[in-house]
Amino acid sequence: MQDIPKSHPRYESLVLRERIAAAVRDGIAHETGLIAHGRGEAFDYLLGETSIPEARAAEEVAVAALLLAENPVLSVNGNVAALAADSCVALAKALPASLEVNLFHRTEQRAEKIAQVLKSHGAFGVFGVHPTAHIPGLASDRGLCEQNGIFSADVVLVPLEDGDRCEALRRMGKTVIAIDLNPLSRTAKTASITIVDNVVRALPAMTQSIPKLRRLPRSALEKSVGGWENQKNLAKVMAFLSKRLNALYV
Ligand code: PTJ
Repeated sequence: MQDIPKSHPRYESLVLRERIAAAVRDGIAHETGLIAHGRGEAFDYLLGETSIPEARAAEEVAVAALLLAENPVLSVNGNVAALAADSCVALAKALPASLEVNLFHRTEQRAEKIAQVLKSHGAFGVFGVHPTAHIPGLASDRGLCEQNGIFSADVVLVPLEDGDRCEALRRMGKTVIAIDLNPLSRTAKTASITIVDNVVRALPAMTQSIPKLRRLPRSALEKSVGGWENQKNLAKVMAFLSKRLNALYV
């Protein structure tokens, strides 16, 4: 990996680029993951590379939904494994929730490699290497999943997702939590709870909020999940973005 000087003004962003590039070389991320990362970077730039209040609010309600769930599952693809394997495992352990590898450009070899990366960060079992079920109505390999994992999950966290699976999971009656820097994506629009934030900030923030939320009575968690208005929060994100852009050059 390229040695980036800490003094570089774009140090953190460059380190993430290096991580994705290395993960492609190691067969963990798909080459199109570089393009997906670039799109995410662009939106992050517009957001000011920070977790805006609307992201924090969505992160808290997402954790509430995960704490209330009977079978919560965190879905992991190549980019997520490259950028945030440690944070995925930390969140899965703290909730607790299961981890499942789910790939758009699926090969068994890459699924196995990603499962190994998660295990190297302390995950015990990882679903998804040997799929036993299929998400109805989803033609791509994204539909392959495990009966005891995503197939029977009631709440699924899908970071860096494509809209098709998000819709298919909603049709199955699941609560879908998306982490997507693009508030205009189909995933962002169709998820039950959309976190417009970078996975590298969102996942640790979610884990951090668990002790506080766990102390609340179940009824308070149910109230916050039941009262969540995702479209309203997305509209606030768009308002934030346009206000920020309009203020930049005046
Ligand atoms: O590993 P695979 O085979 O499952 O493939 C994974 C990718 C990411 C290549 C695949 O899911 C894909 O093509 O995704 P999309 O359709 O490009 O969507 C990715 C979304 O994630 C885009 O809306 C990006 O803006 C967003 N995104 C990219 N990087 C980040 C992000 N959102 C949050 N944090 C990021 N770091």
